[in-house]
Amino acid sequence: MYKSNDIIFKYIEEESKRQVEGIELIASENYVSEDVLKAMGSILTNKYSEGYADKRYYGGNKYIDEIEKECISRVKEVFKAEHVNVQPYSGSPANLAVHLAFLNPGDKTMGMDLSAGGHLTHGFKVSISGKYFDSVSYGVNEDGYIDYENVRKIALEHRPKLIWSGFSAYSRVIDWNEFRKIADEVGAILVADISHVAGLVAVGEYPSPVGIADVVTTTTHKTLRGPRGAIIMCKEEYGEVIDKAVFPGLQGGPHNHTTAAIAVAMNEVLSDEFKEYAKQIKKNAKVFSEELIKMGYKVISGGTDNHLFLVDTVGSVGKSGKEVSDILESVNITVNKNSIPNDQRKPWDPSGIRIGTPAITTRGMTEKDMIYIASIIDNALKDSSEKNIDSLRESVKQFTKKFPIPGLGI
Ligand code: DSN
Repeated sequence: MYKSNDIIFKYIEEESKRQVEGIELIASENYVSEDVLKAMGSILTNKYSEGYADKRYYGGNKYIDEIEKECISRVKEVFKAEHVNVQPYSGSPANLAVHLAFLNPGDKTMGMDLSAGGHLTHGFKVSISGKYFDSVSYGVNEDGYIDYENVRKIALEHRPKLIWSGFSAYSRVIDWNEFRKIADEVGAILVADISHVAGLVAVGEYPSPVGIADVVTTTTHKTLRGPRGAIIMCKEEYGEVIDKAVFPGLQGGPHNHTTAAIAVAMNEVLSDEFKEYAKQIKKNAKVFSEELIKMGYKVISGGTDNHLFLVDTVGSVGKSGKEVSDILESVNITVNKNSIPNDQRKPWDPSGIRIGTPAITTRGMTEKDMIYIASIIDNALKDSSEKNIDSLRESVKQFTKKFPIPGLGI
């Protein structure tokens, strides 16, 4: 039955309001610029262009070719990469394409355990990366840091063909050179997944694995502040195998509107404003974690070197990550529940939460605002009565009015 689309646009309006009136602390989210939105919402979505620039399977790709070439050239400039593929639909297919490029089904892959801060696509058993490939994992030590000697030991024992470095919930700096040495000792291809820290890496606020790892993958929508998409960068010698794995190995036609929006985002990354933005993300995360620690919260590894940190909520306030996330949502603060190292609870109801500052920093929030948000969190968790929650939610709504979101003038 043909229906009006009013309901969909109404929900988009409601979601806009939710974004404006809330404090977004999900470490993997951000707000894109109006130019990125414009490119994403463009007519480029109408076009099929299977293949690569100047080698397409469809006609009419004169302008698409130019857009893809320009996007690749901007990514190369930002990350100093030798070979770049901008076609992966998102991070998970990008990482699957890397598996496809280098492994046969049943071959060994190794990555950081999910509860230690790794990612599903680095060999976790319920993901295709752990079902079709024989995966082994490494964790973190008691202090919450990667123990490179232990990583080496596991690598020497299992001799994986592929080693994943990188994370979705690790608050410290990764020693890419140490991973390089380990990969060389076992003859493995080293992949660095910088999805979370790409925006910091791009401007020198986090060490770059480009030139150290054989392959670097990243999503484009986290600290990089572009559209939902992904990039694979690699040494020239692996360019062909990576390109073939993305298309025709795994995907069909690229999402050209996304490619254009990535190109726009890369230009923004090259601006002075972005350099300041990346610095501020880190300052905000540091102050935020220190403030919670002062209030008695247990922050994994005792702090952060990047844009995120994990809080052991069971150890801090006797509530699971899910309970805390639900309470915070009721005061318009969004976090995600997250496993903590050696978590005894299940991922659906784990022992902690993850907090990140990329989105609130885009809105212009600074150190003093982190102190304010930490106080609201503490207040809500100590007194979750309806009266207090209602009053805190109102305070959050008033607070957010000072911080506009690009493209959301409501
Ligand atoms: N879902 C992303 C995150 O939140 O870290 C990773 O894919």
